[in-house]
Amino acid sequence: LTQDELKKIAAYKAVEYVESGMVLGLGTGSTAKHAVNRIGELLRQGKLKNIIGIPTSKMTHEQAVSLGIPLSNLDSHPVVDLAIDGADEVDPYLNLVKGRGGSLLREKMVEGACRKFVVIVDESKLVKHLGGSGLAMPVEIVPFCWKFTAHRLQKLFEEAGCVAKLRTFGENEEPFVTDNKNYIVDLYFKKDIGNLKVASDAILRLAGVVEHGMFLDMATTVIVAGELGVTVKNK
Ligand code: DER
Repeated sequence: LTQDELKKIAAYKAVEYVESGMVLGLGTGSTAKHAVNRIGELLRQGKLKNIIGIPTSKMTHEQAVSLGIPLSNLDSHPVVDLAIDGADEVDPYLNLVKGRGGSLLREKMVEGACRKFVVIVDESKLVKHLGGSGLAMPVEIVPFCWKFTAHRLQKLFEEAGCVAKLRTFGENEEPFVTDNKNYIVDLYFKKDIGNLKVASDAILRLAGVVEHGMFLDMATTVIVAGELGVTVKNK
């Protein structure tokens, strides 16, 4: 099975949790895309009715519009019944790293407002420690004096051998701009960052930081699709 087939299996399993009449948080990324497609398909087949989607990015908003999924927002629906979204890393306590697609702020707002948050991953996302994979830990920051903020973030985790990099795109390395008109600094760690709650609070205390990609104690269920089958982990 390819990685994308595994993502699709996890996504379809998660959509089994969706009931007619639900207000749904619609995730962002290549795994969540399959879940949103599936929801659109069930709506079209009349197997699901009266669904309201709360998208976690402009990209998901567009996908949902193209599928005819009725949409709303947190202002109108401050409580969400169920959110389905992917993750970049999942630790044994169901803590997550998210945001490598750049949508972490709206995802955290929507998923923080939901009763159930079902995470869908292929098995490659499972890690022992968050940030341990050496891959990016995203932090959304305001563009104003971004170098100053990036340097403070790097300093915060110097014991963990942290390197902070502004996320850019294209050949002229333009700064990546989020849906909320902010920048993203990606943190790369050489060593374990220790207590996640302490790290989270320290990052959020820096003026200029908007939000980070550690989703601690938020997932209620994680669905893992692997070569040997699908595993459902509940909090
Ligand atoms: O950027 C994000 O937050 C995405 O949800 C990410 O965490 C998972 O993206 P993927 O399903 O494409 O791996």
